[in-house]
Amino acid sequence: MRSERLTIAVQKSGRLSKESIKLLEACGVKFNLHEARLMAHSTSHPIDLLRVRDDDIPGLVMDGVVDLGLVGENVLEEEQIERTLKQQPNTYQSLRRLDFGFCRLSVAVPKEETYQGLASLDGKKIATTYPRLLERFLQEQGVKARTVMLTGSVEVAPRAGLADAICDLVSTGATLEANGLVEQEVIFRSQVQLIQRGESLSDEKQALVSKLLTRLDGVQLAKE
Ligand code: PRT
Ligand code: ZN
Repeated sequence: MRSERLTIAVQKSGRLSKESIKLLEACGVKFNLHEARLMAHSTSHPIDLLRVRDDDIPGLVMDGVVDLGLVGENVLEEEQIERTLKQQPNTYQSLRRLDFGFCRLSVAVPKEETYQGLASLDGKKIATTYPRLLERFLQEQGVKARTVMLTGSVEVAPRAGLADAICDLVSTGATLEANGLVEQEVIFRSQVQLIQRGESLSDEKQALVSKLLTRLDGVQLAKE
C-alpha cells in the first residue's frame, strides 16, 4: 500500500538545499532535519522529505517514487530528453516556477579564440554536463560539433586539452572569467521548479498539495 504521507524530494546539500527547506518552512511545514539522514519527517504535516542529489530528483518524480520535487529546470529538461530518447517514463506536472536557483547554460570559448558566431563551433569538441540540452541546441542550429561528457571541472577542459569549448551553468560569470573563457551563446535559462508526478495522487494528498500551493503563492507574493 502507498504511504499516505506526501513525499517531497529536495537536494540534500548544494545550492538549492537551504532555499528549498526555507520555502517549505515559510509555507508552515516544519521539519526536524538531521544532517546525515536521507529522510526527514515533518512534525507539522503528513509530509516526508527525501534528501538526494539534485540529478536524481526528476527521475524519482517521473518514476512516481516521490510525489513532489524541487529541482532546477536544467536538470529537469536534461532528464526529460534523456528519458524520451530511451522510452522511459518521462511525465510530470509543473506546479510552479520558483524565484531561486537562477542560472543559464552557456557555451563559452577560450578568450584567445576568435569567435564569429555559431559557425565557429563547427567541428569542435564541447565539454558539458548537459549533453542532451547541448545536442538539441546544436541540432536546432545546424552546428556539427561533438559533445564531451564531464560531470565536473568542465571549466578546465579547454586548458586540459580535453575540449575546444565548454557548455556550462553560469550565474555571475566569475568562474568563466577566472578560467579565461568568454560566454558566447546562452542555450537555456533555468530556475527552480516545483514538480509533481504524472500519475494522480490520492484525494487526501492532492488536497494537501493544494493547501501547500496556496501558501506558496502567498509567500511568493509577499516577497514581491
Ligand atoms: O550534489 P548534487 O548533485 O546535488 O549537487 P551539484 O553539485 O550537481 O549541484 P549544485 O548544488 O552546484 O547546483 C544545483 C543547481 O543549482 C543546478 O542544477 C542549477 O539549477 C542551480 N544553479 C544556479 C547552479 C548555479 N546557479 C551555478 N552557478 N549550479 C551550478 N553553478 C556552478 C556552475 O556549474 C559553475 O561551476 O557555478 C559555477 C558558475 O558560477 P558563476 O557565479 O561563477 O558564474
Ligand atoms: Zn548534481
